[in-house]
Amino acid sequence: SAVNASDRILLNQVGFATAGPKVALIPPVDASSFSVINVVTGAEVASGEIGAYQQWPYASGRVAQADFSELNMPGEYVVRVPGLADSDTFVVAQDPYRELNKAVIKAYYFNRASTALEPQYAGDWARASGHPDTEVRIHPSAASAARPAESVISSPKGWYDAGDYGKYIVNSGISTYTLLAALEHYPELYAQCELNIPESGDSVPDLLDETLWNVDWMLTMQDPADGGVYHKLTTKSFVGKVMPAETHEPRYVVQKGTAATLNFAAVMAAASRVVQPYDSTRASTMLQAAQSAWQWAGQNPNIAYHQPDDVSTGGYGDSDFSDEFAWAAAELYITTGNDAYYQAIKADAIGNQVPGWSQSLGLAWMSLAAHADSLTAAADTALIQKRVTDLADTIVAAGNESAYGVSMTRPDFVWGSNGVAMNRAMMLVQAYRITGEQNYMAAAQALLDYVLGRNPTEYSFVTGFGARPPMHIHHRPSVADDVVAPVPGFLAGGPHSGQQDGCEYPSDLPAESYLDDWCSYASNEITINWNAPLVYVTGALEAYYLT
Ligand code: 9MR
Repeated sequence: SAVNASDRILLNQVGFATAGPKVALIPPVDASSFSVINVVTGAEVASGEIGAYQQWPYASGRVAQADFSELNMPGEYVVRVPGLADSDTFVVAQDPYRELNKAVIKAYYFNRASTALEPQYAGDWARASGHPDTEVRIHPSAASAARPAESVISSPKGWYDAGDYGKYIVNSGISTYTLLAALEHYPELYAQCELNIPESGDSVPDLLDETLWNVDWMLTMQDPADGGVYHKLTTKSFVGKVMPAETHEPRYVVQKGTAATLNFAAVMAAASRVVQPYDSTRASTMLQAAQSAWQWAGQNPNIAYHQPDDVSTGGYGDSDFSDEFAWAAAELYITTGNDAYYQAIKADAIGNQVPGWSQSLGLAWMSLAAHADSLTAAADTALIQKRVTDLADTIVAAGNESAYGVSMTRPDFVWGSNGVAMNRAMMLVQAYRITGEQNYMAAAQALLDYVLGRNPTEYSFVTGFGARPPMHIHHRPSVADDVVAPVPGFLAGGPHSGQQDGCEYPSDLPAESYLDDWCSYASNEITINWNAPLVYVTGALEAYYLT
């Protein structure tokens, strides 16, 4: 299919921090220098030489980098190169990601199940309540003596996973954890972060209120009889393009499994720590839930999720539980200080990997590193730090080799590649938190630049942000409502060559295979797990530039 080499100057369309690195990509042109122009005064405020042209294997067309990091005066600017159209207008500001960070969190509010979104909070995207989930059926795969098939439980609240209306524990768990980690790592930032949600003004940070909407749901997914956790709560098949209030198909909880149960244990152990200062009763409920889930997983260590024949919603199936065991053990260890949990991590035997819904090792190391100062003597702190920095060093190296100056490699262009980019950035931030070395934050900034426009598709992938954001995300409320603009603050899945939806893409190249169309659920859906590391990273960069 066609190549779509961009002839635009490509850059982060939202903007840059006064103190941060600033890079644009220049397409082939007969010029050797660039300038930066203040759009209000017309004055040239910076200039420089265009670097060497290089090809990125994942995109068509060559690019060269233009570095204007020295520009540290707040303002609105364009990059100008003779022979090319000016770049999009961008800002330089001390704190350029504050509104983005808030909107990316607010997206969770917009994806709440079991509640109406009132106009005072939701503005144009107000909607009626849907999915009360107070009468959810037990699927035969989840039946037990106390809860026979087709009997009913109550499992309200939580966030819709994505553009569909399912609630899936594994994916919900990593998303919830990531928001809890943002709170745990940047308490001052989130103490001040007001989201205009119904709970705003109460005694806990808004980000915690939002996160608890989902923790409350997750708690209902545990079978009180044995501690096991159901894999998901969905209809039997995906419903059509309708608003939440318009769909009334029966919803089921489906099969308990080891991945869901361990994921739940990890999240509840972490939530218990974060909630403790505000509500110790609730915190101990969470910790007990975590411990009974851990016990169930110990007795049922190898129960993979198998999609029943009559169920066709998301699978999130995973058959390797070693990472989930390590993560749950790590969170329980941090929260309880019990050395038996540290031994269960098997720290010497496991490596580190960029996290995703089926891979949670990075979350275990991230939590351990964040708590390194308060762990018991059993913990090998040097090993914990080495696992974090080793992974981050490979991420930095890949970015340095890249024509785009962005650490995305071939295996990263999968379904949800933009989420991969943000999880890579989140791992870089962990290494910075340990070492204080700025190169990690510079590499994280480059990945944020990538999702906000420094990429060959010319899109800024967050709805409502940048000059060319997605307008047709695969998100039922965004397509079914009467509002032209999609719900804001969502990160589109992003480019990859899989094209499993069979839509007409402009290119087959990994970094260009993206389509801003409802049709493209493989490249243009949104999910809670892709937004979560974007929350973490924008908050981390904000905190970094403000200090
Ligand atoms: O993010 C998931 C991706 O890794 C898988 O390849 C894909 C196909 O199984 O499913 C994605 O998850 C979807 C989930 O199953 C249902 N809700 C929407 C998710 C994003 O498309």
